[in-house]
Amino acid sequence: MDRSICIILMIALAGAQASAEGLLEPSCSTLLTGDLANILMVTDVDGDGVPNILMGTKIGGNLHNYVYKDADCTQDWTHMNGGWTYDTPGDVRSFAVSDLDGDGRNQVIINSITSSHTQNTPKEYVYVIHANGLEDWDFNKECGLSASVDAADVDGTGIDNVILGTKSKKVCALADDTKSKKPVLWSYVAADPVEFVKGADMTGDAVPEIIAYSGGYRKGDLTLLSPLGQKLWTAKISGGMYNAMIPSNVIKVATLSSVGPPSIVIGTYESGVQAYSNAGKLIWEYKTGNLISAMEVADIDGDSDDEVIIGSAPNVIILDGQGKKVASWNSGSEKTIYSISAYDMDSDGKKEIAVGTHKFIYVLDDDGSKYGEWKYTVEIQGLTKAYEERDADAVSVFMGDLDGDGEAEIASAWNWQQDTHRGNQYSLALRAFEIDESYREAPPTTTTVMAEPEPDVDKPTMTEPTTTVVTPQRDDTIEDEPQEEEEEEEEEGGMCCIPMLPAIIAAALAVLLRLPLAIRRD
Ligand SMILES: [Ca+2]
Ligand SMILES: [Ca+2]
Ligand SMILES: [Ca+2]
Ligand SMILES: [Ca+2]
Repeated sequence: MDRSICIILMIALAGAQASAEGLLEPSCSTLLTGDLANILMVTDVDGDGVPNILMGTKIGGNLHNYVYKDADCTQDWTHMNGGWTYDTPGDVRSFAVSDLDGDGRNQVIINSITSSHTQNTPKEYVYVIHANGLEDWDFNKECGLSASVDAADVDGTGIDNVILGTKSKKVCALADDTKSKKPVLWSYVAADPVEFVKGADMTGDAVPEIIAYSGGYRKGDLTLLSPLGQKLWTAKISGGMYNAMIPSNVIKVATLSSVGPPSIVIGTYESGVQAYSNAGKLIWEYKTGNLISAMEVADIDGDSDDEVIIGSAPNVIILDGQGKKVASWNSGSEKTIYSISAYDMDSDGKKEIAVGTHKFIYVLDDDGSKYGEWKYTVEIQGLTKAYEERDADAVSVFMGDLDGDGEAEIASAWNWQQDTHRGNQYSLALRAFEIDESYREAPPTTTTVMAEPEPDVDKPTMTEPTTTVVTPQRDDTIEDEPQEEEEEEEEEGGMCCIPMLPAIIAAALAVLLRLPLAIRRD
């Protein structure tokens, strides 16, 4: 984007306000204007024992690599400690990490698609980047319009093959040597555009099968392919998956029973969460009455069986391997739950759950009760108005050890937008938090005066703007999300004086009519 605009808007952003004392203590933060985050992945890309925070973005089409360890939070920490940014340009919703050439060092495979915000089209769809950020190769020959990537050794050579799912309805496996005359090992043609591919050994023979999701408006197919690209089964997903969803957030491989083969769990638009066996049989289904907007699988209680944690506004629900509810928590807000991550942050053998939603990160204990929260309201000094506040969306949250010191931290990507005379201005912030394990929020029923007041997420805070705020245009917002509170205030403000107008006219008329009468009486 234009640098001068970027700088002006960075100055215009006065800063962020957040709840102070609490479970999460903000450490590093990076502000990126003119862009929105899609996903975070935390993994040790360069094999130095320190995790890398990889973030794919929607408008800039960037893949950012941040290193948190010894990060200087006052500077752009992408470029500290071996971090980098790769510009595709386009919309990065899918990437994978693997050692594709067997030299012991990983590559990052980036898939970029045309951005729905800018119509920026990437030069190529698939980029392979070395851990130092340099491009190795790209791929856009056969299997064009790729929308999803993964890496899996389908031909058993010991080198992962790049797997592509494409808008042109194909699933493709590339040869180990993509520069060979036949770079495509095999391709499978689905009924609809392929939105998601993932390699996973579903049969226990140590060779990965390929999970693919293909779909259109309110319809979808979940398909399992053999390592040779033959269809093993397809399950029809009634109503499909919500089309703005990032599929990797709601399609997971789970060990629902430690004695059996793995299963596939999928969060759907209208059919709740469904669990499929490795043979394609629907094992169970859990309906919530709302779309599933986030999901994670993790062994919360430490019994070797995975639980399924689902986000379906306003609830976060923990299901056991049989799809039975074991715990749930209500956020008190109808706003979308964007992201879920699970990690044993206090080393008691049970995993806590981090939840990213509108304006908040919540951390829940293993029993689903609230441990603590962090609120992010961005204060904007607008170009035409004095001040506005915007609640940021925690679109992606990761809880785990970010710096390799054995202690848990949280990384999160926050998106928000403001209206300027140039149109919508998008911003994102990547934030890292230290965790204060000794902190525990008082239960909501506590009435002692010593207790901190429970923030009410439904009510606008005292600092909500009362001035006019233009309705945000969000083409990718999850459609069940209720309207912003600001709109209601604006309407009330506009309507308030009209009923009073007849009363004012009547009073004025009464005064005018009485005056001459009073004079005549005298
Ligand atoms: Ca291979
Ligand atoms: Ca378990
Ligand atoms: Ca724990
Ligand atoms: Ca740590």
